Amino acid sequence: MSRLIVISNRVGPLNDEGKAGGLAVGLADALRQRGGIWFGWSGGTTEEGTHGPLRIENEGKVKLATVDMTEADLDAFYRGFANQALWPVFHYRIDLANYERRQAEIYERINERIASRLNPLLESDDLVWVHDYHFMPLGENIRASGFTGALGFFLHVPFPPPEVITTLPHAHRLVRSMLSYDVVGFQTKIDRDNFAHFLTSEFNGVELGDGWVEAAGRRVHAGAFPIGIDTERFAEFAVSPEAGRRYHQLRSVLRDRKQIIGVDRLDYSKGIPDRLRAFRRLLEDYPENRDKASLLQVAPVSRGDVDAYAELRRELEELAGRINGVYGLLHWTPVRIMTRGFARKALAGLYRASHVALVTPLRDGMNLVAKEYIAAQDPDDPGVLVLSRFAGAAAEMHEALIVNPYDITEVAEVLQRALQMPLAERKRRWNALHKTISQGTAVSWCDGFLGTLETALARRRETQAQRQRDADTTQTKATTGATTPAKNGTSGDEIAPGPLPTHA
Ligand code: ADQ
Repeated sequence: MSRLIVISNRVGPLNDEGKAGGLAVGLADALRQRGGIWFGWSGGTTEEGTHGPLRIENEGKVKLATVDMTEADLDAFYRGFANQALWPVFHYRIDLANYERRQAEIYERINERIASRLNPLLESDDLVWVHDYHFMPLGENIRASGFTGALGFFLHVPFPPPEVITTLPHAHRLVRSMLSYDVVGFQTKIDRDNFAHFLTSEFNGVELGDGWVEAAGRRVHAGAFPIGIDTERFAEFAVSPEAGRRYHQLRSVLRDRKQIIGVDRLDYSKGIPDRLRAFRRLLEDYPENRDKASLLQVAPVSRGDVDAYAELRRELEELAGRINGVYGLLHWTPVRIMTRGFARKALAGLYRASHVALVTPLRDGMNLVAKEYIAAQDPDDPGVLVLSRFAGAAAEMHEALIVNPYDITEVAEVLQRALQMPLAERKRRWNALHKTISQGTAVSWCDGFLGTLETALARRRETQAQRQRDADTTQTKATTGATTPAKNGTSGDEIAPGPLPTHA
């Protein structure tokens, strides 16, 4: 089995008793089985930054390899281009995007440097798997350093249609660089098709069928690989003593009231203000819920040093304050916002104690909270998932109550329905959803992607071998007097930056 090399902005942890999400769990499992390297940013800043020492920690068969960044690089690469240009545009928020050419250049430079630090660690038969929008052009840099093995990329966030993504001045350059990978993976078919559409409309590309697209002289396999969670393990978390403590804490505060829960990083893509407005509409339009239903929003602060995030926090605090001011009673606080993180087991207990999960992002690659909520439920008395149609998860979780998060009246109506839902319907929906998340797990996501990557590499190698045979035949004919000249670029030892499979 080939060694796996994973590159993502943040690395680990391998043992996830802590706060790791589905991504870390899935990757950690795959890495533990195969052995390999997980490479990324240490999370620290130093004066030497990416030029500084490469730190390697060994955990069993796995090496965690990290480098620091300088404060200036972090500012331009991470806070700047990645989180103020790419993140908003990829979440369809071109109104919030802030593009600075200088930051885009530093983003490119960091990608080059990460590739050059990675290069000495690579062996020719490694499977290299790059993650997310921080490292889109990394594949091109890895190819430039001479690596010809399997190279895959997975985008965790949405890929918007060309009309949206082309607002980013750097878009063509970035998307073109993605053609250096053998396989490019997305969360949903819509994202995958948007990518293919970009290639066909902006680069005169052609869909070749079976997932393959040809553009700018290269071929790439583009596929949808919806990420999952470790469902069984999360269900175990939900019945752990730690989860039990949180469950009882929450239920004793609630008494006979119903709990609606939202859990998100504090991010404008998650639609939290509209969620609060929908809850206020519920209290307005269905007054029987006053003093009978509460909203708990857990929203740990992320990227607090980016303006849009600080503003969001203010907006939420104001909204919650107003709702509590108008509807609150001495013994009942309608909305509670907590900006702290919880350990996974504690979080599982909070999910299990909640009657409804309100997962209403305005746009989300997948949304693991929706899956975790289902995994944590009591099968004999499950809660109801209200899910935005704009979360990637909605493409799979059909038995959730699907809403348009921009329509707060509709969300309020659906909330009312969720709060009233009879046990038999809750069970029916939960059973179907649980089946879905038990089939599509973090591990099956990983296996699916890596299997496709191995197949794509085999096809590319076969094509290259065939070209070599053709070139040899042509050469022989030429030396024995045949007139057909050998074609340029078919020597077989060129680096084929994009896979070149033959299609039936
Ligand atoms: P995120 O945008 O971070 O992920 P999401 O998929 O919901 O969104 O994952 C969040 C994770 O953080 C979940 O595992 C959740 O439990 C955890 N979390 C949130 N709040 C927490 C808290 N207060 N305490 C502890 N843990 C908390 C990106 C993309 C998503 C995509 C994932 C994985 O934006 O669309 O689903 O990657 O591909």
